[in-house]
Amino acid sequence: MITAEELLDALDGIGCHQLCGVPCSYLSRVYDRVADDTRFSYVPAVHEGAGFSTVVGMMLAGDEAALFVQNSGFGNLVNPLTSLALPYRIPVLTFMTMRGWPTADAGEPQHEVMGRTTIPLLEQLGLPHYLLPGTATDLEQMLMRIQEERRIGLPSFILVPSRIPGDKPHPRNASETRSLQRGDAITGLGRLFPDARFVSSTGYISRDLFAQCDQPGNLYLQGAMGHAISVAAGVALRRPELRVVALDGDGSALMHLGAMSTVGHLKLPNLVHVVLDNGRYESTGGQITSAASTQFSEVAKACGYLHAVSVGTAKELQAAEPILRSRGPVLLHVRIAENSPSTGARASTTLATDVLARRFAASVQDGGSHDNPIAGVAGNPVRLGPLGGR
Ligand SMILES: Cc1ncc(C[n+]2csc(CCOP(=O)(O)OP(=O)(O)O)c2C)c(N)n1
Repeated sequence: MITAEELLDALDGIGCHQLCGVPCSYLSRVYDRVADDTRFSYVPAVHEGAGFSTVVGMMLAGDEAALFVQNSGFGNLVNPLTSLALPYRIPVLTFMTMRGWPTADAGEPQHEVMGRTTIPLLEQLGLPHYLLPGTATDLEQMLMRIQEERRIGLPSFILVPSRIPGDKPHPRNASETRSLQRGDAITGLGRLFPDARFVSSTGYISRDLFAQCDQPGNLYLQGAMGHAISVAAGVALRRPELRVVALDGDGSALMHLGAMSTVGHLKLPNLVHVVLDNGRYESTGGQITSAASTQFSEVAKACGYLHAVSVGTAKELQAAEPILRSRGPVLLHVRIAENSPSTGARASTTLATDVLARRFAASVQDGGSHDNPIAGVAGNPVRLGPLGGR
């Protein structure tokens, strides 16, 4: 397998030094190297479509640039790909990791559909796509060939089938001002809201919630990055008698930050939006997000949330209780420690995702009774409405 260092040298060879993307753990060694390599500049994009469009802008400005994404974010970039790069003939070069390909792991149902359809979709769109070769020489030759094709203005995709190896990264300097662990913050929130319904964001947040506070009233998103707050808003809107807590990460909240405007507009009194902010995409290897320059509490207030509070210790979290219990929407920004990997398993290793969804629906529709956790799944006539049984 080609190494991170070889991949970057090959990009250097075609004069491509401007990089942009949303991380995937398959590329974590590449990101580690880019952070140390003065030949390259890197822009952390909030989502794949924004990253793709930033690369378009860099190319319009006269620079060679490349995008790094995961195929789960392909949907996010299809719009600027089809309505910008293709008609305007901007030959964006994208490195896309292939999660769920050729087959999805049993514990990763979120990658199954994109794993199966990424290549057919690229073919349907008439886009050149290549599998990342195994050696540096083959990659150099491939990039030369791709450069020829890019001259006619076609965007091209290099598909990365597995984790790219590379030198171990330098140890990170974790900020001393952030000591609260993700797991402790989640346990504290579980204690503060024992009767709430929780919708948690993809990655370590869902794993920690599942490991520490599993209950039928939790919906663990695996994938659908950035959409936990919108799912929670839908539940809160239709079930005003329930308190609903969205557990977001900073990377996930930034991905679809516009959803906060909808929450403020809806003025949902029963919604608490928690952003567990470590300034990193911890679940994919700890790459930085753009959160350091975004004040989530200020954004929330500007969007119409009724209350917003920022905490950084277990004590401050406890002290915020009265605000968290007041009329929402409420934003709780929690500064958590960097470098806190989850040791928990994905919920789908224990219960299938469709079962998890129906268990959550039953808990929401029962309005507080948790004693029939998988009602509806085995054909039990619970009010599952449009979801149906399994
Ligand atoms: C659309 C999309 N792009 C990229 C990914 C890969 N991915 C999975 S988890 C994750 C990081 C989430 O970061 P954050 O919300 O800050 O939470 P943390 O991992 O730091 O707990 C990323 C980038 C994805 N699942 N979906």
